[in-house]
Amino acid sequence: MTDNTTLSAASLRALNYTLGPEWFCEFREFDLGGDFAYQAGVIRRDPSAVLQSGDTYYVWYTRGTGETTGFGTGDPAQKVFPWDLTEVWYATSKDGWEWQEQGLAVGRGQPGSFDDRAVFTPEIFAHQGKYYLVYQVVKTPYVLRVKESIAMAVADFPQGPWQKLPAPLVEPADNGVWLGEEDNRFAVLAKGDFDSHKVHDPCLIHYRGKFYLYYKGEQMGEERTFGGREIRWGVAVADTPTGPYVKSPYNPVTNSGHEVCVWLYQGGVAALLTTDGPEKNTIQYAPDGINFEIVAVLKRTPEALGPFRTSQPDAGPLEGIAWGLCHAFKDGWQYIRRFETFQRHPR
Ligand code: AAL
Repeated sequence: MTDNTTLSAASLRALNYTLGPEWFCEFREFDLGGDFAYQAGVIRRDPSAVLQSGDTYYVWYTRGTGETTGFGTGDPAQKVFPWDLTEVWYATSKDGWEWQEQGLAVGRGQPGSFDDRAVFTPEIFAHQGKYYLVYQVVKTPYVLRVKESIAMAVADFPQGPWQKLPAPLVEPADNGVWLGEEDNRFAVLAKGDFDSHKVHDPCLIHYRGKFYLYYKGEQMGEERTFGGREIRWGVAVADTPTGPYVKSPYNPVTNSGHEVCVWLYQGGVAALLTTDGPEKNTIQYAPDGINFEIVAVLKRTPEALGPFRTSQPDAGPLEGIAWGLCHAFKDGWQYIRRFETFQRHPR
């Protein structure tokens, strides 16, 4: 029998682990048919949430072609990342399995504009008959120290046409200081805020009568900790979908995670944190959209989840991520797959 006067460090920690399995889940991943079947030479990645309109599912994603050569080639026209020189495309499906690529949704801007280099990692938000795409933008030249912003386009129909807002919606915090002139993102005099270098992975929801735009921050002079990369999420809040967005004074609202995946549940916001940080592979829940606590620790997760936006998110903690799309790597190319969550315990 355990003697409570001789608890090990692990047993002492476990005294706090009293939650049940309601949020615990596992994932299955599936290959898709039609244009989402794996295709060497084409990059399809970072799918948005899946929306249903009439009898059709819609998804938006980053699409590009060509080999990635990386930084340091000396040729500024070279593709530095798989998501460099990409644009936002969309696809439709009647059953969530066979997808037809429909074409460009939002392209790159004119040379010299804030989005002239890449337009990628989109998220979709539908509200009162309008559609909002939020996505990342990069301006030429794509160097290691380039800042990355979040921008928006608006449409009356999921098929578009999309009207870009004239300026980015959310920018990196302007309070880090680079050290020296070399293009080195780790050399800093001051790191600045958690999002001083890049704002990524926007995800927009309607919450408490306002518009909450969650995003991933990358910091100038990023370091490694016992959880790996220093990656955290923030939220910016607006009174109307098109902004202006004000960053929460509580940012960052996570200390871990990567591609943002959030869903509404019973008056709060649930989040799936993957990939980076001491709390990677957890589901977290914030009753107020800000103060997230771990509610499940998962075995593994797919990457870059875009869940189906159900009309019944309150039916269960995991209804908001019952299924959706994600991306995977194969032989150097990224392609879009389907995920489903399942529980070994009855819901
Ligand atoms: C991801 C996202 C963002 C990054 C890159 C493409 O999956 O976090 O979109 O910029 O990787």
